[in-house]
Amino acid sequence: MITHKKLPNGFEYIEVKNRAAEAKIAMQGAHLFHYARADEEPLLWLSEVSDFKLGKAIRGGVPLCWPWFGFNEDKSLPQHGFARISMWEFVCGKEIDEKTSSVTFRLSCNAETLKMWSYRFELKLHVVISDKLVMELKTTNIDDREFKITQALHTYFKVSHISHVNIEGLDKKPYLDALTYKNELQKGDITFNEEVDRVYQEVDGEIVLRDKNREIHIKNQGSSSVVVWNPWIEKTKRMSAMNEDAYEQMLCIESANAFDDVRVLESGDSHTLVAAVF
Ligand code: TA6
Repeated sequence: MITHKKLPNGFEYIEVKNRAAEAKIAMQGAHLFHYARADEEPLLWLSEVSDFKLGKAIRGGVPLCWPWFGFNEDKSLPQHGFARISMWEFVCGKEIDEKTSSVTFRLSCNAETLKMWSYRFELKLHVVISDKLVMELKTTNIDDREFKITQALHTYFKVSHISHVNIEGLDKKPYLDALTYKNELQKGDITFNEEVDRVYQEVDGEIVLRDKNREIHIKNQGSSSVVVWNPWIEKTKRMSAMNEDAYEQMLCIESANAFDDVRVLESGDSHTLVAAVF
């Protein structure tokens, strides 16, 4: 079933339910904020104190960072771009079979976006919901000049406890440490005992998030960069819409085009960033 719903404060979202899984995607930001397989714990983390307010990104789920990842040189512009705080259009929903549904959202350039980024574009998010979650973010340049984008499917995963998890698949990959701005090389699996904010480069294979009682696989396409982030104790205190101990239950593994992995789109070109989670 695909239903258009509203929270008591009027915040709108699309709810998808089928025999294999359920998901909720907000009209603001085409922000997927819930995904769970039937009879399983949610895969995605959502802050207990997240605001569902217009103009503010939801804390958790999958914020869409676009058309830039991180800060803009112009500090008056929003961190991680405007897509996650813009109102999207719901294009269509399909029930493919009993266990598979898909939904498509669109963001087109408009007077507001042109003030922040002067290019004409069309952005589409296509999500397939089954026992696997597949997200495809397609950018089309409908301007008459080239543009450059950085972006991310900034996925927050729910974990049993941050000290129980490790990430496989990034061994020997170079990364930019966003805390020190130094280039480093990953040795072995990633474990967590302090703040981590890294942009891994040259990523091609599958990534596995291993937790106490489950493992989550992430396979990206149209991307060679992956951001791994946990704010740890002190940064969490400074973050909006997060409880002080929230860093223990979450971890971001972001399917990205970031740092050196900038994508240049000529007039008429498209680029699709895909993340499959299973
Ligand atoms: O992807 C990691 C990161 O860029 C961190 O540096 C971090 O602070 C963050 O994303 C969350 O950003 P936000 O703007 O959602 O508070």
